[in-house]
Amino acid sequence: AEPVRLKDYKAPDYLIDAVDLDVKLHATATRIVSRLSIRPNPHGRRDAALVLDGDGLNARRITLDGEAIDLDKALLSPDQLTLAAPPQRPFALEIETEIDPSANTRLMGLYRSGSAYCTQCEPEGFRRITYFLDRPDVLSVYTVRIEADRSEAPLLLSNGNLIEAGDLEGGKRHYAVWRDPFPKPSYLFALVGGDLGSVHDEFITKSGRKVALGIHVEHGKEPHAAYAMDALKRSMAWDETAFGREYDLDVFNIVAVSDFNMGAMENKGLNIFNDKYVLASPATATDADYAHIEAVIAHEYFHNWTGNRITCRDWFQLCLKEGLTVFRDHEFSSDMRSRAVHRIADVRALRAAQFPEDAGPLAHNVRPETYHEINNFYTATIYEKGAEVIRMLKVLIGEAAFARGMNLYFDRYDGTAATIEDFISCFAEAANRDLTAFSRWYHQSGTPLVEANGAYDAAARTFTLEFRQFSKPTPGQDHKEPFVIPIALGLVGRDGDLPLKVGAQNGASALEISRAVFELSAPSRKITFLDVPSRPVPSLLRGFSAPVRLDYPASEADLITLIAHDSDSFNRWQAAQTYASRLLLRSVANIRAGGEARHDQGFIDALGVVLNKSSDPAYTAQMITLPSEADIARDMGEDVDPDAIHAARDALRQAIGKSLAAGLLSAYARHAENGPYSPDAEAAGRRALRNAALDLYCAGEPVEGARLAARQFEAADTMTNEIAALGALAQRAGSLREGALDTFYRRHAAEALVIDKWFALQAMIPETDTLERIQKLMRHAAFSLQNPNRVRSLIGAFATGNQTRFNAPDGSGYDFVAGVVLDLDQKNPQVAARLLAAFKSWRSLEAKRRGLAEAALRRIAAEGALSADVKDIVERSLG
Ligand code: B3K
Ligand code: ZN
Repeated sequence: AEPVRLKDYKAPDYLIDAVDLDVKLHATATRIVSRLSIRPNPHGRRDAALVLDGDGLNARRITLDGEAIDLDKALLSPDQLTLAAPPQRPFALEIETEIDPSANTRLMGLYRSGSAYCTQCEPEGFRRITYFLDRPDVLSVYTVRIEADRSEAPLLLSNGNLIEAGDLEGGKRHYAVWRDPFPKPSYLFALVGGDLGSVHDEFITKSGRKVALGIHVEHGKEPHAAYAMDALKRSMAWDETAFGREYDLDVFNIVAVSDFNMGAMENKGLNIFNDKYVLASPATATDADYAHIEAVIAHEYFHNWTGNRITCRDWFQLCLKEGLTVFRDHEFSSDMRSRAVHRIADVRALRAAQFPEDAGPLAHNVRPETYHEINNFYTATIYEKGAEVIRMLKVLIGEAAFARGMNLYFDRYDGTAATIEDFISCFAEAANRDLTAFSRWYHQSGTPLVEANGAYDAAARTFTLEFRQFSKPTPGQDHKEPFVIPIALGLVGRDGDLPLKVGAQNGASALEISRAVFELSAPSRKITFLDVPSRPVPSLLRGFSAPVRLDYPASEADLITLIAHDSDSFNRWQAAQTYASRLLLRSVANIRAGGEARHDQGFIDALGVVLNKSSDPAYTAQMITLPSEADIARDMGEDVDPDAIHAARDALRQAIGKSLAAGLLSAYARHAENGPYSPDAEAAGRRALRNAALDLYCAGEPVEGARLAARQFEAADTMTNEIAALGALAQRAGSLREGALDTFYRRHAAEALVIDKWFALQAMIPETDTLERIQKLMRHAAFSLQNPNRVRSLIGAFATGNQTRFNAPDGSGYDFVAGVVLDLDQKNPQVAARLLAAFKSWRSLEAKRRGLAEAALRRIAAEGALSADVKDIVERSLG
């Protein structure tokens, strides 16, 4: 099939001003009557055919202004309804469809999760409910009447405000009518029917309007929704103060379901969530889970302005709402928690998920120009890199201009379907600056490499920094224009930051220096600092001011200086990571040459100092956590041998654990629980450090460590401490581990979200019999290929979290995942395609594994009946 292309965009020929839906819920035969108020678009083509999208539909009846249309004459197929010559004036089209929600295993359109009915329409699910102009630039006002058996679905929800409800057939059945006054695209439509437990609260907006809040969960889980409700209220208040955005309807509902393809969905006034991002209690959710709930609740809520009030003209503009909304939720979480720690976590996540995407065959622009299957573009590039681009924009133009640009965007584009160009133009205007070159971040894929060099001239007391940027070719892009890269920097001396002073001949503007943000907008650029009393250590890319790879030949002594003295907390952490990564890369080379891992007491001692100072436990936990195996593989870039990486990392962990055993034990003891449970950042930080210390201690002192972990496992009354202890115990094969896994299962068998953790932990054991264990777990009564969370926890965790076993030298990991992808593709193509994307770094592997991974991909490609989703990923992966 031909791809969809951005350059082919045309305004719709018809508009749909109003949609009246009448939905009679039934497990296998739900009836939908859709009444559409259609008119020709003055900006469209006159006399064009009206082509409505469908996906597996069957129309039972169609009328135009009340007159029945002969179904044979309306060019009707499961995927399309065409009126060859529709009236060139406003008219009403009524379509009746019947669908089977129970048979919907793709979880797109109307489907069932447990006994509840729910919908997912983004991006193209509405066409699985009724024929429609299913594109985001067609905005309509929806009125939705839902009817159902009261016993099956006492709760009936849709977007907007409830305007009517009542009984039918003496109370056996009932109905509800919802009306959403805000015109919206079909992808934001939602409907829920079910028997759920509800938690209610209210929020008073800054202008004094009262909003009824509801969170609807499985019966019995109501207390587990308290944190989500709290996060929702904090999100609503924060958007008013941070962005001046107030909520606009009388109600805001959140429904949690257990079968969901992704995290959550921002449907207007009716967010539908994967229950993983709603339900939390200290005994079932980790601190990381709490943080994710807070972030996802905020993210979906913030979409009300960035996504819903201002939506996307077409799906190429997806980052317009996603990048911006991720940027907003990062800012929110940073304000709620520690900004420094949050930045480190965000950058770790960006590097783990987005950098490999940008470095491999699936690389694409933040604003793509073509796609075969839009579902495959809900990626780390669109979301996380999209957010980084906005963050850079703020660094470049400054906070005040950024705020003016945001307000301009909200004022000018409210109620419209906008583009990236619209968005950028607001900031160009607010900052009075040409942003054409900056916009290349949207149009060029790949992670730029910045090479920096510094030279100190003792006689002249000057320090010169020279920067060069390089961009490798990416799919479809052989040559790239230079990026505009903001490099926040400082010079660190023995007593901390030195004042920055430059001469006029430098070319660096006074503004750049006063803000300490150097703009690398050419292939190379130099800057000379004056009055530098002694050789400084440059601290570059502070706060990770741009999503690039930075290469600066700092000496080990320089890195130790930065770890100890850099005023930028991100770069103190980065210096420790850089040091570790360097060590590990050398060890990997040694191991592959038949030698041993490298030791470096200087590095270990530096970590020891950090550990003993530890005034900020959450930050210290980040400092002592080594780069992951995937991080090291990424730093290598090519000829990757995951076994050598694992051995090198393991050896360093052992060396740290042995050498710092006393310090780790004392940090462990100092950060014991000291009061009633709180999920806040301070308490979570203490647990994070305690558990990071336990992990390293176990690596260095396996016998003593296992004893300590077992004690923590027995005594734990929080999931954070329980799963950390289980993870530590899982490091060593044997009856202690197997016993603990059994105990854990028995303790939590009733909590699906906790059992997900049990599956994931086992999937990540780096031992040769793990694949066998997984195959056995797939036959476990609690496993199901139907439930996306389960698939992600067992198979997804294996493919992305178990580097050595997924990349087993005999290819068994690849074959296994490929087999699951093919099975799953029959049921849920979206989740199958997502799983297949785990192969995205196959080209960077050493030759033997590369050959085996390619063979597995080729076997998939050779299958006859692939979904569009899987076909697209496999073809691009091999392309
Ligand atoms: N907008 C949804 C994602 C929809 C994904 C469809 N495959 C969630 C979010 O980003 O908020
Ligand atoms: Zn989003």
